[in-house]
Amino acid sequence: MSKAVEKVDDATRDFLDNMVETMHAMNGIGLAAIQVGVPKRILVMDLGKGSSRYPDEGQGKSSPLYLINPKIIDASEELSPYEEGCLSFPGQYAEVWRPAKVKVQYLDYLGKEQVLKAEGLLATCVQHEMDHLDGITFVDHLSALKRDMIIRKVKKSQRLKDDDL
Ligand code: GNR
Ligand code: NI
Repeated sequence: MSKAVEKVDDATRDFLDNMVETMHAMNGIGLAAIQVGVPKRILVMDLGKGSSRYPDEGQGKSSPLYLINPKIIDASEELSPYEEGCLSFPGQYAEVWRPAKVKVQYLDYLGKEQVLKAEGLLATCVQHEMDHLDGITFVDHLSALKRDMIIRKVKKSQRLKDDDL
């Protein structure tokens, strides 16, 4: 499981910059450190410059959010659905229900404590990324049947890619 960051220093900020670059290169709206092989409690998001697969993505300009040691301090009882995708499951999408609104406490780019109030896609995304920090992916929220189907499809397309080499 990903470990808390003890000090937000220049090395942390270099890493955050790299993560945002990687996220943009992959056309993602969020990225957790573990997705680039670093087991630290760090995530970045940028809803302004992500993929355009969804109507509310890909609008506006780039404005990355940097979250270190994020913690959900409040979540609405109301849930809402979103058709989620994940860079770790290319081309696969499924509806996931999560709290519609969350408050997240975290350290920002400068190591200052902040609280993010999120709803809509931002709420979905921050919960999706925080799951990654605990080794959970969106398919873990699905029925075993849907989960296995997605895992099978990803493995199959990976095999086809390997055959092409
Ligand atoms: O790019 C991404 N889009 C997305 C769409 C709906 C719900 C969650 C996400 S996150 C995903 C990038 C990713 O996999 N981050 O971990
Ligand atoms: Ni993901």
